[in-house]
Amino acid sequence: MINQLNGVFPAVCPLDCPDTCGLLLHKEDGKIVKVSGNPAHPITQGAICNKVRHMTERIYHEERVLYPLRRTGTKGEGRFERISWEEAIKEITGRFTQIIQEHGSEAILPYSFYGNMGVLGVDGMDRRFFHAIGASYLEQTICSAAGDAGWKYTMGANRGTVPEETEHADLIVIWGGNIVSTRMHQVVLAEKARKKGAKVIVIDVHRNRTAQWADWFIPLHPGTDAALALGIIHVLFKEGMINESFLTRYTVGHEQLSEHVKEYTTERVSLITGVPQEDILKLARLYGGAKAPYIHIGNGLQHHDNGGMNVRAIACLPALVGAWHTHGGGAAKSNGGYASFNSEALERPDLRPNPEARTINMNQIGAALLEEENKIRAMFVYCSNPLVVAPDTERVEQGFAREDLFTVVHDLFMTDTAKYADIVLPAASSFESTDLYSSYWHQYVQIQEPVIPPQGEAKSNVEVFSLLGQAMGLDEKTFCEDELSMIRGALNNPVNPYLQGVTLEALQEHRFVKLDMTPYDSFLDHLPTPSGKIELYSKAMEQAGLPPMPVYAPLLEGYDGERPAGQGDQYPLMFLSPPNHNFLNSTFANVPKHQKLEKQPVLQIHPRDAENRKITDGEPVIVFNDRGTYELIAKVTESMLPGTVISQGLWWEGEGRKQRANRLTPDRLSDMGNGATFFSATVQVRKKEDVTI
Ligand SMILES: Nc1nc2c(c(=O)[nH]1)N[C@H]1C(S)=C(S)[C@@H](COP(=O)(O)OP(=O)(O)OC[C@H]3O[C@@H](n4cnc5c(=O)[nH]c(N)nc54)[C@H](O)[C@@H]3O)O[C@H]1N2
Ligand SMILES: Nc1nc2c(c(=O)[nH]1)N[C@H]1C(S)=C(S)[C@@H](COP(=O)(O)OP(=O)(O)OC[C@H]3O[C@@H](n4cnc5c(=O)[nH]c(N)nc54)[C@H](O)[C@@H]3O)O[C@H]1N2
Ligand code: SF4
Ligand SMILES: [Mo]
Repeated sequence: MINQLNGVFPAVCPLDCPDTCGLLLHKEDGKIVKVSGNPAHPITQGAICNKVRHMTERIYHEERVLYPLRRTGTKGEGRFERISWEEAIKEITGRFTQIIQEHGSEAILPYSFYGNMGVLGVDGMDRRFFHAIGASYLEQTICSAAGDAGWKYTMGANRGTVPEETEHADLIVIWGGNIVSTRMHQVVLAEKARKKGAKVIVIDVHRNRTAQWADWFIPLHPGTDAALALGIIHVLFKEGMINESFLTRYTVGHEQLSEHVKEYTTERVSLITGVPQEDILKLARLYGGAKAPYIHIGNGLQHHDNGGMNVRAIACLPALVGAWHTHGGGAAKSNGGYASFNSEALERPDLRPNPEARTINMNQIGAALLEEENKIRAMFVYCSNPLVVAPDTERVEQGFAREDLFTVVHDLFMTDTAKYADIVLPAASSFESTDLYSSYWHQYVQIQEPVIPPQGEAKSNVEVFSLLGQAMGLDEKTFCEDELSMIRGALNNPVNPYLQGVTLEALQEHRFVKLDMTPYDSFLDHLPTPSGKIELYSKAMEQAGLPPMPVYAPLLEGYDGERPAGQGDQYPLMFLSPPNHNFLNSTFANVPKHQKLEKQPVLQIHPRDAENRKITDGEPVIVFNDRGTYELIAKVTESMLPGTVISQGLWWEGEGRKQRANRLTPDRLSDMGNGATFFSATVQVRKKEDVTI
């Protein structure tokens, strides 16, 4: 494919999006001129989002980093000089070797996430390298860790209702997810269900695009979802809408739960959540009365202090009504657990000389870099942009600005993070590389092979870590293994029955291969929880010091209807910064086409909150708290309940303007899973003209 100048070639969307679309790349004169959906892909069926339809604007962006660079200016300034790959590798390995000798190998920290979901590059050769040199571990809990923990305590593994089923649901509840923007193919399936009579309900803190499309939008106060779920459970028990035989056979603890939820009266839940009592009753009755209700659990409600418990409480609902036994019903948060590859073969943890090495949580990278004891002396950042995406930006910035920190950033662009690097390495795009992809929603495994040559001197993650491993004199066989051989190793995972029959040859022939879903039919019979059943009461949680049954715990910094902000409160508003439609996290925020579609950062503020501050629609405002400030334009709207302000999108820093949402967000960890708490922030808002920064 790489040598053919013209033609249409199969590809995979590499972005951190559950849909993992099959793509077609249209080449003319050796250049990709168009990206379209692959109609042959059974789930994504040729439809793709606007972001990726314009992917060529990113791949051929004139600001792509094309050569290795060495910093010449101060950290953060963005002045660099071109160097050769030989010089870059020599400098990195020289500095790493020196740091290991002087301070020990744990002074080196990798920092990565899923900017490209290909497993060879982010859960493969990179891991081998950091294991072999004995670097600190990075706890990668910035995305879905809190909810994963809450779900797993209840259901055992990241496996739920599969996409194809959901078109048979007769009630679809989208809870804390903006799927019109973030997973468009679930919308397509829900539309099919709707045509057959299903109703779509959205439960969210603001009237996002998905809420505008739904049949019924239920707004609530941030972080109060567990209370709402418990209120529904209370009504289900009280009105006899539970499925007793399912509960007896497949769950533990339903009797305790029925007693426990008595404190979540409709009256109290209404006060906490801001949802009117009649709406709570209507919702519970719709759910209890549906034949096959399906709940999609989004990411939004778990980025809170109580995020694990929000998901845990909702995850109990399908069991109460026996929805798991219906065609179309059930729930899904992440389906990533079906396709698990052979991580031992991919990542080679056996290479590590120090399995007990320390772990640094990626949400607290600012604090960790500022820690004096056992200082982090070197960072290698790839597939992530922490100066934009990690909480508490001011501290992250201070940490990255440390003169005694040696930082390497491997990326396609001079991101806000790369500006702080000592060495910047040019990354190949996924269309220039070979990698293996699975989806955390559907069940098709896919392969990408290069369609165009790397731009400039760009290299893939696999190539970079392979070069570094060899230059450090590490085990040659491990670091010379080629991509196809790594894929074979990844697919050879006998402990995962779902992966049987997925082979490299099949992938090369068909481009996407379905997992063997035979075990799915009976998955309720052997759930990987301690009891083997759905745990409404969890002893494991008790042992971990958590409440064994779902509870509502208020946000540490924040408000609900039972505990509203007071007159004198310094920061009386809740600030939420979920993704926007045209960026993917901070990816695309530097592409003019995508920027133009989003225009500028906007703060949605309720008329009541705007009026109190004499703020009018369209005027510049400053949002602030003790952590930092964010400048944007006010949009006065009744999209959310009073007391909540919203700004969508992770923008890069503006020209002379503070426009990174994470300047305001806390680096506290969630109740379970050590997850991020981006959305549990409180702030004040003022007219820009009234504030001197
Ligand atoms: N266009 C686009 N698509 C994306 C991404 C992107 O940045 N842009 N990011 C990708 C990634 S990495 C992820 S993890 C997913 C995330 O996608 P989603 O699962 O959709 O999650 P979020 O967009 O984080 O939040 C969804 C909604 O939750 C709401 N919310 C916040 N707090 C609460 C709460 O306490 N209760 C309730 N009920 N709702 C709340 C937010 O207002 C928002 O509307 O999307 C992926 N797809
Ligand atoms: N305030 C707030 N903060 C958030 C969120 C939020 O909703 N609100 N969402 C959170 C969530 S859910 C997530 S998942 C994180 C995501 O945070 P990140 O994973 O950091 O996501 P991106 O901002 O997309 O950055 C990915 C980077 O990887 C680079 N990249 C792409 N492909 C490759 C490659 O092949 N090799 C290398 N070396 N680099 C590559 C891209 O150019 C880009 O700069 O952000 C979190 N931060
Ligand atoms: S970002 Fe998501 S919806 Fe868009 S093309 Fe990629 S996988 Fe498909
Ligand atoms: Mo995410």
